[in-house]
Amino acid sequence: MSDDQPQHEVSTSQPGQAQPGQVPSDQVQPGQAQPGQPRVPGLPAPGRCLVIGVLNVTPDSFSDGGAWFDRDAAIRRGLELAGQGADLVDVGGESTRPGAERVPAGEELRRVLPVIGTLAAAGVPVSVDTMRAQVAEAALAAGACLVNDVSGGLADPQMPRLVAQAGVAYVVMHWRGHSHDMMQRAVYREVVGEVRAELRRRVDAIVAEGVDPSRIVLDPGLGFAKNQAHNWALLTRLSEIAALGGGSRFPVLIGASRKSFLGKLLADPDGTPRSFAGRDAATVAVTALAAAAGAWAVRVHEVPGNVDAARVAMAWRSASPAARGGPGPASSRPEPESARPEPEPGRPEPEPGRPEPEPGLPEPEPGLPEPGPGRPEPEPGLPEPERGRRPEPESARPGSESARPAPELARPGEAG
Ligand code: PMM
Repeated sequence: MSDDQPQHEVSTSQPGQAQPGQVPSDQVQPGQAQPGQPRVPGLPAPGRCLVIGVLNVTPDSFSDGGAWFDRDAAIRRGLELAGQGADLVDVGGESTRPGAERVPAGEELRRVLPVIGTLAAAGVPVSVDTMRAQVAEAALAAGACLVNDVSGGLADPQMPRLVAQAGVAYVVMHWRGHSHDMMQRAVYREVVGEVRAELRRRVDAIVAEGVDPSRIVLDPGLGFAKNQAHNWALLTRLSEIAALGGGSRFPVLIGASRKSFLGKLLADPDGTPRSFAGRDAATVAVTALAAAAGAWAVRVHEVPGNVDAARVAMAWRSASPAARGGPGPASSRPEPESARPEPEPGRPEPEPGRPEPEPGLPEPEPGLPEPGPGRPEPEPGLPEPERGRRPEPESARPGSESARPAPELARPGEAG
């Protein structure tokens, strides 16, 4: 980590339901402000976890079956998402499902630009989901206010410089390679420590290119070179991702919506994964848990239930003892990064690197969820060391859950 630390403002305002052209405005009573909710300059600040609506202008995205590939349908859907309360609409023209091949830049531009231009002109805050600087530049010119780069600047080395010059917010996701073979890269000894270390290297490189740290949002990249156990481990330890900033915390975006790990969790007794649309309630549950743990935003396919969940989490956090007694997670000051040992990729993180408990929330179990009916299914064909017992502390589990070398056996074309 460089000396540059993100200087995220902490929101105390309480806007809410998004209307096209307006920053949303939840009406919350004075004293109910969500503590420590980070603000990213230039983006809506509803005082709760943001809800970003997914708009894939693709024929082949795993989660919506190409429903919004038609331009007019996409524009209608974008307006609908905003009207339902989405704080941002994330427009993408390239599927990143496992196994997907890249589309040419010209085709990506043809898909997204008219949709972004129309939505932005209608006052909808728009982000562009792209790995290409050329597409990001055109999208920003068309009115987008955020670049969501699932490669974290790795796919196109021009991207960080473009973002720096444009002075916009930048989602930096953890990524190990393009979709065609990414699941072969789902090999970790200690997933949280390795994702954290790899993200930190990306942040250093991006800041060195001139990107303002206060405009960086981190995303652990659920399903991108991650199997079920990896996703759950990352979800339960969000504060460690946020704490990359040392003295202050980076906002964290979570993209769990409809992903394969939820389909497998909710599978029929015969192992048939739950349908995509049948995963929306579980997505809402993840939103509530992630928002209560301090996530800055969630990226979701169905907006209304997730806005409700974000509002529940806001009330939850506001009512927690930490809201009355001290700073929330975004403004809390963990020990300086320099005082902490950098978790080495490939080695379990030492005890001091474990997540700080969120103020007012119980400390999460290390690494994996509790054994129980809700826990993820074991990887097919792999040992399940955690079954029937509580996980040991991280320091006592060399290799832990993420030592499993086999890639996740995802349904063809389905993300994480
Ligand atoms: N997931 C997908 C696409 N873009 N962007 C971010 N920042 N985080 C994600 O997890 C993410 C993303 C794949 O899901 P989709 O095909 O449903 O859009």
